[in-house]
Amino acid sequence: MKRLLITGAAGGLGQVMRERLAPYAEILRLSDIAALGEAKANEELVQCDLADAAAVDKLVEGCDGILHLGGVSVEAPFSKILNGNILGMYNLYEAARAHGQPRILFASSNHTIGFYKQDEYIDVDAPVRPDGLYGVSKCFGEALAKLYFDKFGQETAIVRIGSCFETPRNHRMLSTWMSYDDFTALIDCVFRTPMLGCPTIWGVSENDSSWWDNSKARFLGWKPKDNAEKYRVELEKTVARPDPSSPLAIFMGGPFTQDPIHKDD
Ligand code: NAI
Ligand code: 15L
Repeated sequence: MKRLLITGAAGGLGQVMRERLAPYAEILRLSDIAALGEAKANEELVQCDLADAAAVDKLVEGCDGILHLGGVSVEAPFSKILNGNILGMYNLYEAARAHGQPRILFASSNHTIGFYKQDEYIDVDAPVRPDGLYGVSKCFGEALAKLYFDKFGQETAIVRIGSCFETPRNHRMLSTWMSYDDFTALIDCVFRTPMLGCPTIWGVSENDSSWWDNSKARFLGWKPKDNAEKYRVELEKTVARPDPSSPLAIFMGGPFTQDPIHKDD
């Protein structure tokens, strides 16, 4: 690909993918509301707010693919979520519509379904059960992606990421973890597949204790290789198992189900 846009490039996953995706495109256009450091030879840096429609229009112009990681990634006051995740998604999709409909990978979240119980096994067509305003904003993003596909043919991979960190950090993540290698391989499949459409995909490794049926994503040819189980013994030495009666051990969304509705300071 000639030019790949990564939004949220100053964030946790953005920094990882800035390194890993360098060989995948001639130019990486990296964007965030936060500072992005020095540009390397194959990089273009654009600092802007996703809520700024004119800036996002310019940001998307000339891009052949978009890895959309930008936005608020945890529970937060509605004003922040509104800017990053609601206005931001709308601005991105309108910009994509104006500039040749580059394929988009949208980083959605397991918090769209966080109030399912951990003893259930669900596929991507289970009705949403968001566990906070953040989860609701990701449901909005998913619906917007489907709208732009049905109305205009805009292709998006809606990836409901579980927990994408270097290693699983607690017992819940033995079920929800996705390795950086598996995410990188998924991104590669999404941008290479000839016909994407607008599938919803669980962003999760091949964990023995997964709660999510990913069979509807098989057409992509993505074969996650990692399994959180290999960290169980080590993790159990250092991290206390949550009380079985606590929401941490009951709901898929874990701690997010306990967040209040945050108000502006
Ligand atoms: P992060 O919070 O580290 O990165 C998000 C980036 O978006 C930040 O650098 C932030 O400055 C930027 N951002 C926030 N509001 C913005 C705005 N209005 N305009 C422009 N940029 C803005 O989050 P992380 O962990 O890197 O996640 C990336 C994406 O993946 C997020 O959309 C998150 O919701 C999603 N995700 C991540 C998971 C994970 O395990 N890391 C799990 C599920 C979803
Ligand atoms: C998310 O959606 C968050 O962005 C991330 O920081 C993790 O907390 C993850 O979900 C999770 O559920 O572990």
